[in-house]
Parts: sequence; structure tokens; C-alpha cells
Amino acid sequence: MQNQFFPDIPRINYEGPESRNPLAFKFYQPDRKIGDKTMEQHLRFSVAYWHTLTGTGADPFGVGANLRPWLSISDPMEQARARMRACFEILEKLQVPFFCFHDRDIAPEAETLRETNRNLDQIVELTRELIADSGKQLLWGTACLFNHPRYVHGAATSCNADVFAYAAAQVKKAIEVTHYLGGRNYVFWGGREGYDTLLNTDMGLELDNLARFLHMAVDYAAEIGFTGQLLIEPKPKEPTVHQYDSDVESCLNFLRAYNLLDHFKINIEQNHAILAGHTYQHEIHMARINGVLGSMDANEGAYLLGWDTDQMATNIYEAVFALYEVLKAGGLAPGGLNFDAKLRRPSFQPDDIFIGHIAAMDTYARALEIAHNLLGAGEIEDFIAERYRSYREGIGRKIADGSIGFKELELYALEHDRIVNSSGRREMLEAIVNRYL
Ligand code: XLS
Ligand code: NI
Ligand code: NI
Repeated sequence: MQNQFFPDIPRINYEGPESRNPLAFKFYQPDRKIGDKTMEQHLRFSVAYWHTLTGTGADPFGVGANLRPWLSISDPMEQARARMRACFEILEKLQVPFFCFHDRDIAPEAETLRETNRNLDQIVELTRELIADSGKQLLWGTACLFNHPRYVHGAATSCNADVFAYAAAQVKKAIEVTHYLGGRNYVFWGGREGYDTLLNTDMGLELDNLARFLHMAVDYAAEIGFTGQLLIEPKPKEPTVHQYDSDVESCLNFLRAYNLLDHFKINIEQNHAILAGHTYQHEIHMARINGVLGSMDANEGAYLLGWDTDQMATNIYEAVFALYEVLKAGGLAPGGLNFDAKLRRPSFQPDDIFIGHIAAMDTYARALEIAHNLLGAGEIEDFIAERYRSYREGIGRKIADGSIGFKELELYALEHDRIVNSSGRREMLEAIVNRYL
């Protein structure tokens, strides 16, 4: 195991809930079986390169504050190499099996696209070696189509066709690289695919172009033999005023309208869910019942702020319901739980990287066990089944199997107009859940 960048950090091991060691797992035991799979197989944790390696700790009011061992290297390509090595040291020490990156996270952008691609190729070669040596895997790759000023009006939805072409070239390359590194998924987050004002926007054309772009990506992935999942990541706002892929339902509508539903699944992020005015569980549930649950960006947003704070998840209650849905869906593979999360700016020390990931991994490990027990006991499922019993017999059964219409229902209602309802028992159910925590 590498020990070059974080010599003071040991390999993180399980020490149990009584441990007071911040550099130990209290709940995460990769090999422990929960039901028919190990924790590692259920949770499929992933480190997000942009936050954990490339992120500097800058915010809109201040420059980078992070202390990182590779920042003393001034040559950008040498620094990129060091960062990639450091990534694998982190993965190994944390026992995290996967990582995710944007093309521009791992290699610096140069003057020309050709040169930029050459930079990328060099880092990709190093990454391939490190993958082969460590057995770590790429959960997903993606292209950064939002940082550079050329994407000021969007990428696939830009008013400028040259930008559409540039974005296509970038995604083509990013899919190739993801494929070359054995990536299990490829993600599209439409960072600037939305609008700022309708006064300057042809929304119909922008949406058509976004669909054309995604069809081209589907075709190209098939052409080069990439069989990983293609994922769309919804987010409602930030940076645009209106973001086209704003939540799971808007993505579903878009994918259906443009004949893309067979080709895409959805990558759900907690912080994006709450910005959309939904719960995390709602978004996962919606994806599950529509058969499009692909992967998850397992972070956590601040409920008092209106932007994507991308915190390390530590709220066990929320994670329980996220994993309850995942268990009901039969698991996440080939997707995973990607920590699309950054440390708070005051947590600038290198060891905070480990402490933060341990906190999130333990949160999900603990939540997995709770969700498994809650689902297995069946108290919630039984209550729901009983609540809808009227659709399994008599008139309800005829409604459910579609064998009845308004005229018959009117005749029925005329004879049965003394309606009896029963309690929804929300408080009772919440108390039941609390018994499992
Ligand atoms: C930004 C998104 C982004 C995607 C990958 O808010 O969460 O990080 O996950 O482009
Ligand atoms: Ni994300
Ligand atoms: Ni986000």
C-alpha cells in the first residue's frame, strides 16, 4: 500500500461502536453480511475526485484553504500525477472500492483541445496502471461541461453550435476514457443545460438539441463497445435559474419524450433532491417505481441554505430511508454510493479527508443494517399493503384490473355512499421506525 502522501494515516479498520479513535470505522465492516450481500457489495462506496482531490476549499467569498501535500508541486502535470497517486492512497487506506471523476479533474486543460486531450491521455495511462495494481475500480466518468467560459450559455443547449461541437468532442473523449479504464457507468450532469431568462431563450430548440446530443452519445458508446450504464443526474437550480433536468420526474418526461428511456438510468443526489423540494427518499422511490434507479451521489445538503453545499452525509435517519428504497429495488449495482461531498472549508487539514469519509461510510453502514431490519420485519410494508386492501377485492379489484368504467362506478357509488375511512397512522409508523434506530 502507498504511504507517500498521508504518512500519518494508517489503513482504516473496523474497531466497533465503542472505539474513540477518529481514524477507525465504528460500523462499516466491508465483509460483514447484511442479508445475502456483504456491506461492501451493498454500499459500493466511491470517492468523488473533484471534491476530494481537485477541490481547493475555495468558496464564492474566499480562496482555497485546503492543505494538501500535492499543492507544493508547481508543474500542473506533475501535480496531476501526484493527485492521482494520492487518490489511490486514499482509496486503499479507506477501503473504498470505487472513484469517480470529470475529465478536467484529473488533467489540466491546455491551450488547444488537442493538447488538452494529450494531457488527459497521460494521466489516464497512469490511472490505468494504478487500477491494475490496486484492484480499485472506476464507478463512473463524466465530462466537465460547465467550468470553462466557453460554456457560459450551456453546452449541448448553447445557442452557439461551435460550443455544441466542442462539448460533443469532449464527451466523446470522456466516454472513450471511461471505457478504457473499465468504468461501470457514465454520468451526464447538465451543469449549464438550462436557462437564465426566457427573454433570450429558444427552449424548444435547446431541448431538442440536448436530446440530439444524448442520442449521439448513446450511439457512440455502442459503437466503441461501452456497455456501462448511462446516467442522467437531476438538479433543479444552481448554476442556472432553470435547469432542464430538474428532478427525477422531469428527467423521465424528457427521456420518454425523446425516446431515450431505454438508454438511461438516473443518478440521484441527496442535495439536488432537497433543492428540488423533494426528499432524498422521494427521488429514489420515484426512480425505483419507474425502473430507472441507476446510482446515487450520497451527500447531504444544508436544509437552511438554498444551494448545493455537498456535505459528507451524517444523518442516519435520512440514509435509512435512502437504503430502504435501494434494498426494495434489489440493490444499486452497477451503480454505487458516490460521496459527491466536500469537507467544510474550516476542515482544511489532510486528515479531515479520512475523518469525513469515515463519518459518511459509518452513517451508511449503520443505516444499511437499520433499513435491512426495518424492511425484513415487514411492519411498514404490511401496513401499506393493508391500507390498500380495498383494491384487491370487490369493486377495487375491478378498478385495478381496468375492467370497469364511470357508468358502473356511478351505479356502485349510488349504493355505497356511506364512506368509511381509516386512519393513516403516520405517528404510529414514525414511532415504529424509531424502534429500529
Ligand atoms: C453538481 C453535480 C456534479 C455531478 C457530476 O452539483 O453534483 O458534481 O455529480 O458532474
Ligand atoms: Ni453530483
Ligand atoms: Ni451536486
